[in-house]
Amino acid sequence: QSMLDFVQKLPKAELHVHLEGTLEPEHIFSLAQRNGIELEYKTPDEVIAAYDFHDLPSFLSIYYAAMDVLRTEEDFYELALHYFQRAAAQNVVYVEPFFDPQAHTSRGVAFETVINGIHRAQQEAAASLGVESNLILCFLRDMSAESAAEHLEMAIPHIDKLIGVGLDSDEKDNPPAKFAEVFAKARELGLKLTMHCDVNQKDILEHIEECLDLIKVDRIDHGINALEDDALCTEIARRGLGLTVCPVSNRFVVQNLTGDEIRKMLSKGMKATINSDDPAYFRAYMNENFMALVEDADFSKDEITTLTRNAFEVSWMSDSKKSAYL
Ligand code: ES4
Ligand code: ZN
Repeated sequence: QSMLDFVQKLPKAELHVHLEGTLEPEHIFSLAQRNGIELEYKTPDEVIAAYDFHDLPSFLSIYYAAMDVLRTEEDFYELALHYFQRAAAQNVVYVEPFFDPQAHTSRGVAFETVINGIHRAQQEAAASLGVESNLILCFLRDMSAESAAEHLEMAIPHIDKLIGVGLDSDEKDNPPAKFAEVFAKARELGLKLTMHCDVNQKDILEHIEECLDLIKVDRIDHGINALEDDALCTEIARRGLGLTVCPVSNRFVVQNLTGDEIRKMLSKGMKATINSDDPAYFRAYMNENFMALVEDADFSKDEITTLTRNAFEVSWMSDSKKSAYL
């Protein structure tokens, strides 16, 4: 059995994927046409050729610009459903996707339009594709804490459509502490908490410490730099906190696939998981992320099995569902 066969057949869970980061170039074109939007590119290949990411800001500017084609509930439904179809094709059976409501309300798209379209796709994916999912609302950390609080208020009528809140976008000078109050309120509402601690950002160890001591997160997105501090590693392992590592994303953003770092996490008892982050942009869904680790860092079937098991274990699905996978 080839490694690709093995990876393909393994039932997988994905805990770090931005739905807006699953917007494929072909879909950018069909949505632009339907919504009467003029694009500066003539073909999907031209769009891909313009993907020149070397750090987080250079990625984020392309990511936010492309979202402008997403306008109606149907657009968000299609976006999410197309992702779930690709997930199903790779035997990803469980997903906790992120969405960025502020990136849409700031363009005049209603919160309801976004969440209702995504929710309908989640129901369809569960019913007809066998892909279960629980949605995470991400706040944009380069916007104000007040804006985050307003969006949490907007989410209250839809609280049953959410499992948790996250924090993404530009991390520079936007520490976890900026959002301590919003995240405390989210926890009171019964939501789980996670935050991006993106690789090699300014003040990253302080950010990870704030996540643990002040916010008391239930998971950490990326979190690779914790390896620089033994006490942080011990505490993350002791709490059983999941870390959602995104190898191909990291290869684009910081020129490092993180194979060695993932192995160190596993050896320290930290619950590392493998994820795609923004698969349409980094041109790699779950299988391609695992295969990059196989091809460039010689990951074994045992290591891949452990990483996949970790993902089910640190997921926020109900314990009764979880037991079916562990
Ligand atoms: C993101 Cl790679 C990355 N980092 C921070 N925020 C994000 N949102 C989408 N992708
Ligand atoms: Zn991310």
